[in-house]
Amino acid sequence: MQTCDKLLLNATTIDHVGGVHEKQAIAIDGKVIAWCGSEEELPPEFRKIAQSVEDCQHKLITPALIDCHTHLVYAGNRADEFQKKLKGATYADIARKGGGILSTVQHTRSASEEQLLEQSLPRILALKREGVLTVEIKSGYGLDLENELKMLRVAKKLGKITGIDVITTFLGAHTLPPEFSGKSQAYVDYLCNEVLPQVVEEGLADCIDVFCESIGFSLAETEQLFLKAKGSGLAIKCHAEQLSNLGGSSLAANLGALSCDHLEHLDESGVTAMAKNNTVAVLLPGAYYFLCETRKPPINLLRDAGVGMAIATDCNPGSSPTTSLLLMMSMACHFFLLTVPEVLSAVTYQAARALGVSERKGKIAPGMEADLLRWAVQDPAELCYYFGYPIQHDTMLGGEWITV
Ligand code: DI6
Ligand code: FE
Repeated sequence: MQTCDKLLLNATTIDHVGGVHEKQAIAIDGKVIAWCGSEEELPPEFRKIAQSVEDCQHKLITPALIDCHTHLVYAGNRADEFQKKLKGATYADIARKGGGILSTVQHTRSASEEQLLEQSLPRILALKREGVLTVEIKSGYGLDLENELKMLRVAKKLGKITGIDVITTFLGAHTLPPEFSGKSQAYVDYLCNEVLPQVVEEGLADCIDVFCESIGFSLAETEQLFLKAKGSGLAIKCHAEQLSNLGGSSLAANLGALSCDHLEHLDESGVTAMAKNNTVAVLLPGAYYFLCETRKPPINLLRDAGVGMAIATDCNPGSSPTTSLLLMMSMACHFFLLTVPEVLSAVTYQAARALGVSERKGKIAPGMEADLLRWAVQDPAELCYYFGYPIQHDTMLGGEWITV
């Protein structure tokens, strides 16, 4: 028999492509959405059986936001490099001199598991306050067995502590650690033979990611890691075409990747491969902004080819020290000229696809998890229009209104 805990009436909602619908009803049963649609079509029994009925007064209800690309577990910060950058040093210059990612690796290795948790917690809580209830977190600042496992355990703990659904990604191939300097292939073999099997054994990762880049890993090394991870049941994601075009996107897409991320230097052949394999393009306007990039991802090509576009914070200490997905939404409009509906879809449905969780998250539909936000606005464009402004909202996590 149908039961219903909460019935929300008179809501404005968005669908999976960001289309707006007024006078909507949403019925919630336990942790999932039982029914949704036009109020006029609401089956009458829901009004009778609902334990509570709320008039949403035309307020906008969206799925909770999903941040599908973060490196939010790390220790220390890189404010010193920021000052070098202001004097003209580029991201790649700093990395080549042993700073950059390696400086965060040093801090992360030195931090105890408790310290790492303590330093990362405020970042995930900041996302939660904005309405982000699903977050992907990558490893990649440990770069050895002990410290990669430590990072992934911390990521999982953050999920437990905050109630946020955390998807974890193994990014051992983020950069070459100093002990393997000049021995890239030996490091990749070490990751494949010693680290990855343990990560899988302990169930610590859902996905693998590789920084496929001139200052990262070659196409052949990327392929080796992807094939190994795929064989172990991990989903594939790829940092591709961020600073140059190595063809990581085509490689990843042809192996069935969930997403390719960054993509400022993506070309038409990469777009075609992504379209063919339903790979999501994850755009990271925070890194574009912070690195003062001038080259934009090929939005028109992606759009014309029908490649789904997601937006994420890329929260990390080196290229995107932010915890505001709302700010990224504004930037995606401003820098990349995404439309408001595209942006709304990018942080809900497309972000869920980029994490392989779109059967249970990212849209308002029967059977979906009841993770919802009721915003103090009626027009969805307001979510993209303000920047640096924490728009008020009520948060529903797993069918319950929570205080954040
Ligand atoms: N690309 C990025 O933008 C981040 N990682 C990557 O592969 C930056 C990570 C960092 O600089 O700490
Ligand atoms: Fe990243």
